[in-house]
Amino acid sequence: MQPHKIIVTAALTGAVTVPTQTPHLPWKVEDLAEDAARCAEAGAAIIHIHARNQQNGAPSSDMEVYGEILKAIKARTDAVICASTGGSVRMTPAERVRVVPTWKPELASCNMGSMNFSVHPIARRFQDQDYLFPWEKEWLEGSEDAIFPNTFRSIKHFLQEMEKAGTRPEFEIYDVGHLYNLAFMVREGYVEPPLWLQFVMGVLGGIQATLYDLMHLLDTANRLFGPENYRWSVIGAGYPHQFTMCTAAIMLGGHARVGLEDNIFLRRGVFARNHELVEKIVRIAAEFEREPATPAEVRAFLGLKGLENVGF
Ligand code: KMH
Ligand code: ZN
Repeated sequence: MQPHKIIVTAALTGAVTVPTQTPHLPWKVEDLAEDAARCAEAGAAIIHIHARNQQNGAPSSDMEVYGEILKAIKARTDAVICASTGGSVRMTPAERVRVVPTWKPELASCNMGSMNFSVHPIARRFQDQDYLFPWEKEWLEGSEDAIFPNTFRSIKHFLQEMEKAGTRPEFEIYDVGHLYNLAFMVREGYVEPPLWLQFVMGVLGGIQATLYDLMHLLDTANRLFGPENYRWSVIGAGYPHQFTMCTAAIMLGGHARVGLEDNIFLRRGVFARNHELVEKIVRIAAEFEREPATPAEVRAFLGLKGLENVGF
């Protein structure tokens, strides 16, 4: 892939944002498919998805729902689908990994370390009567005591399942230590370069969303893997981090992830729709003469098996 091409990922819904936070969060199958199609049209080559309960929008590990979402998106766009195996911090690793053997996606996330992962400060914005659904308040507040478990044994299991399913891992790196965890897994032979890294910056519990921290992550990855052995993208959690960190990635030759999973604002105080976040980052990238990569280019670049070989 030519260096001026940029891989834009749209993370449509996640498991962190609650419906009360924004009127635009998609969680129904049709809404996810519609957002996926509009994001792909706007320049996203990868659509990152999670499943949610179809009655109340709560994060779900129901494989039927997951399958409906995958099929509905595939019917609307040929974008690469990256299935989350992060699920939510409340799911067990066994629940989270099931999407890989069940639906055999081209690409799936692989979270590279156990950590605190909290959104409890968001609850301070709302009164009890504001919540649209009863699960949301405890979801936000309870995350203060949550641990996102990703032990070496479960990472190994996730990678083995991906290998069997022909699914390529996207490594979610929330901190510098996660790069060392990944280097260990490479040494142990569970994964082979080139690696596809997603630097997740700004989660409460992980590395924060600053340029200093991004340079440190890149320096560490260069030392551990060598620049030719990995490709990277960045997530800036929250506003304005989504745009500051993705703009840094544009300037440094990396790739960018946007979407309501990570940030709900287009501008300060203005709620975004998913495709508007893609349009904005594509506009910024154009100013730096970087142009969105197509799904076909991403498939070749990341060595993906192709849409005809998925299980949905
Ligand atoms: N929720 C994001 C901060 C995953 O889905 O596996 C990171 C993420 C991980 O997207
Ligand atoms: Zn995710």
